Amino acid sequence: MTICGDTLTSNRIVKNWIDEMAAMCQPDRIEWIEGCDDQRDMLRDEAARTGEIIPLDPVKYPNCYYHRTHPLDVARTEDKTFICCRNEKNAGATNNWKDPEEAYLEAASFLHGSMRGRTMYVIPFSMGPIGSPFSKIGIELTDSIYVALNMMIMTRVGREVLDALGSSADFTRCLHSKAGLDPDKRRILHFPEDNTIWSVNSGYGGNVLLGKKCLALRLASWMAWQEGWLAEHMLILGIEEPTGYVDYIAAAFPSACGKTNLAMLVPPEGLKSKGYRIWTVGDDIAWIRPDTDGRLWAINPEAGFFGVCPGTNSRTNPNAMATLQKNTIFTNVVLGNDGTIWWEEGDGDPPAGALDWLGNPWHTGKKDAKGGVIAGAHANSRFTAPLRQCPSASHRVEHHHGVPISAIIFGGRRERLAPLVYEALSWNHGVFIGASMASERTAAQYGTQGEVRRDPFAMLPFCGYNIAEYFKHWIKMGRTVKHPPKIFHVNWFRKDADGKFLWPGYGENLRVLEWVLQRTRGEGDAVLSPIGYLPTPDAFDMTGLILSKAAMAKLLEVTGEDWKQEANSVGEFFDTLGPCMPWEVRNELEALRRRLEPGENTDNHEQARTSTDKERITPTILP
Ligand code: GTP
Ligand code: SPV
Ligand code: MN
Repeated sequence: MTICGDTLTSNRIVKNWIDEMAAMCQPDRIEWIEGCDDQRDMLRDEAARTGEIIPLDPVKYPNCYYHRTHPLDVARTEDKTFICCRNEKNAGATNNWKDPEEAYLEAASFLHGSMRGRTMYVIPFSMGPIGSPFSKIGIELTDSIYVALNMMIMTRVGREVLDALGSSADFTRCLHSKAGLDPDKRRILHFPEDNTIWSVNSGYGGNVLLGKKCLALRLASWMAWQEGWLAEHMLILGIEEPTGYVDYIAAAFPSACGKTNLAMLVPPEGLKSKGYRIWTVGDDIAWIRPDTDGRLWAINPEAGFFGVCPGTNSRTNPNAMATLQKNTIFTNVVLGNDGTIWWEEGDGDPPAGALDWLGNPWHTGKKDAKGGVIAGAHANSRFTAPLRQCPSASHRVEHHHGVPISAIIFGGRRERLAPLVYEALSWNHGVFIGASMASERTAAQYGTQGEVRRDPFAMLPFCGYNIAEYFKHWIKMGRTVKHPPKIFHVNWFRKDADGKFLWPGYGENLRVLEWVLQRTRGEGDAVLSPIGYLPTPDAFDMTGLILSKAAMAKLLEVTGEDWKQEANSVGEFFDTLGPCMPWEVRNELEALRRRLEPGENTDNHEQARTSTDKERITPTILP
């Protein structure tokens, strides 16, 4: 076995661990990732030589590459994902659990000799700015050059990270091997008590970029539970008003439900004259903690975007389109013979001589044997691009302290039921709203598309411990924090009888955010409904947007009968979550049921206003 470059550290704990893993996986070579451009370029060249990545047109897409994953390896595999802790109770009802010892033993049998003939890359990475007290260090060992190149975009990597680690043992031990990509032997294993992650037999995004969902959500949520903070599947964005005030909001939507799009929002024409600017802090993950000022502050632990391609275009998300013009890796989209790429509902027409995500010749309207239309790009095809390339990137991304959060928003993809926006009555009611979130399943994970499933806090696949304990932790957070942000729920995806979206979405969502911010200041028109405060039909600034009164009424409609059914379904869901369910959350369900009874109608404008006229938080001035 040859070792390339310096070993980069004299940390014995790091070295011993790497020796042990190398002895098991038996790579031919070990290469340390230093984080410099020269090495990255060499890795790109090498991967291009082997065909693992294909360089795109250097003029149209400088330093961009194309990659296809194995056809049976195109999304996170939740059924192969496990929390391996000593006490099964700590994994809770929603996680798959394995006994740690058994999990290690089984995976070791798949990993044994899995890197023979391959290079093992050693990737020291920091989630969060290097050296920030809120950051976490990991080291990923992988036999995938594609993973190494992606990690260089998604996280801060290299020598500086090891310098920050010093001789400490406080790092997450991440081991990944593609092995033979055998789906039956695929395992994504989390050992929160050992600060360890093992991933084997996959080469797809969330399964293998171990800093992302595995560390920054599953392990970090466990750490946050122990240490008194929150690791959340949330975007973070800043809304700058003409006065220069920037308010920051964090929003949790399930996978492929609009986080990246909202995080990069471009104000619509009609609102532009108001002079808003949007600052993108993060599009997928937020680490949130109470600070000495009594507020919640958040950092984005990532340094890049791993965003959904289909549906991304210059109209829906111009900032994303600008971000991915260079230094980007495209996975599972359409490839043209001119070195350009394309996806459904993207910009322009498909290129000539197109190959689909499987590598087959493809043209628009191509049908399979049964007459079904074949998509060129996989529905979960993705771009990996550096955050700093985003025109709306906030410079606070590099700030050790992050940003103060004024509002928390939950949301999902619901054709029916959930109105465009509503506000929680209290922190605990907000926790209930998070706990009872539901969404239609998307292509981001295997399973039946479109089926409505409960996805509490958009964390169902990502909460690294007992979800009922997680609810309790959220309840406690509300008590700990002196000025907790207000909590809201949004739904951009409500449809009319013809199956068309009622709300135009994307940039227009700023109209809703404007109301949200007004509410955090005790302003904004609202009526009290059984489910929370609803905006009045004329509460939004609709300058430049034509929407019929009927459509607005439908968007804000709350139907008692439907919500009673929803309450029953939420109750059934809670019953599956085990004995740790906090009484506060159960009480909120009972309170909702009561408010839904006839005679309990709380449709009273004045009451709504006064009850939000509480303490007003002065916005923090942040450029
Ligand atoms: P993950 O990266 O999987 O966590 O997804 P995400 O939550 O970041 O979702 P993303 O922003 O990539 O959006 C996923 C899909 O939803 C894309 O096809 C978007 O075009 C679509 N979408 C996003 N925002 C809106 C919206 O406001 N309205 C409608 N109708 N569709 C939207
Ligand atoms: C998600 O599915 O929520 C993603 C993509 O952000 S992945 O990294 O695959 O988890
Ligand atoms: Mn995500």
